[in-house]
Amino acid sequence: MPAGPDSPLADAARLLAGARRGVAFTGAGVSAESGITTFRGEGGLWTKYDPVQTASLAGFLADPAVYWRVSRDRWQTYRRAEPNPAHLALAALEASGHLTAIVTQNTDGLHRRAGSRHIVELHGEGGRVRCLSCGSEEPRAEVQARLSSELPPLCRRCGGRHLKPTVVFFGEGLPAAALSAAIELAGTCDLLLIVGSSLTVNPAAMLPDLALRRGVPVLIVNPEPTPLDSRADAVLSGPAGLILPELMRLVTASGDSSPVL
Ligand code: BV8
Ligand code: ZN
Repeated sequence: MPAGPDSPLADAARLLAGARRGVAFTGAGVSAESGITTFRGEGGLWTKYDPVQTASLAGFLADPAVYWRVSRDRWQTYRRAEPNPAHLALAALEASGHLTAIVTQNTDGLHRRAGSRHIVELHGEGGRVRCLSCGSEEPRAEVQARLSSELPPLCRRCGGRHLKPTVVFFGEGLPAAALSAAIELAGTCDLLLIVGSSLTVNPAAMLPDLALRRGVPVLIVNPEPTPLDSRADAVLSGPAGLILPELMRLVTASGDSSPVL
């Protein structure tokens, strides 16, 4: 991506260098280069499966096996995934004082493994499952081991058929604490960096508007167009794993790598 003096990358780096309470808002695209397919866009999960049947609460209650057939395969990519340079650059931007938090729609836990500290997980985290009948929980990895002979997996304690991962399904409310933390961050940040989201899933997709309406700089990193491109201060079209480390390098080179404390 060209980084001439008035390129979008240079604009973005200048705005980010001046941020002291920046917030990154991330979606599935930030994990694409870790090998986890996105939901929409080219090759996305929802181009193969129906989202409501697969990942809506009603669909899951009706037939949990539909979700578990998809999750059984998808889990292989989650298990092998490592944080990629995009996750690492976001953690570095937090350590250098430009970002104060990451608000993510992702449930893969890669921001935490990359070293980010203040993370708001809007759609939960996929590391555990909970029985909807008796509430008992167990690690998702342990359920994987019995999916070849038990689909849907049964609760070890009560034999219930609805072992649900601790992620938010369609038609399910977001965790109240996470949603209010995210609203607070969008309402107080001095820059919003939107990475790898199609901005189509609500209520998460309404958060960037809270920053836009306050007139703070909004940067977008995405190889495809998004609904907010025309309102952003800089649109960086390309993969986050390439763009974010370059952005971090320019911010550091600008000599403003850590704010005056
Ligand atoms: C709610 C969890 C109310 C699983 C997810 C009908 C029935 C029920 C609900 C609805 C309905 N119609 C509308 C709704 C509301 C619904 C909604 O918004 N639907 C949309 C799709 C129309 N929302 C909900 O249901 C929410 N709950 O409204 O509840 C309520 C309230 C109170 C009480 C009861 C009920 C719940 C929404 C959360 C659903 N859960 N996932 C899991 O993740 O394991 S959704 C799923 O979408 C993921 O969480 C994902 O993160 C999220 C958002 O998508 P993105 O992150 O943006 O990812 P996407 O694939 O779309 O885009 C990827 C982008 O990356 C692309 O732009 C691509 O270009 C880009 N990219 C690709 N490669 C790269 C890249 N970018 C950078 N670098 C790259 N290398
Ligand atoms: Zn149970």
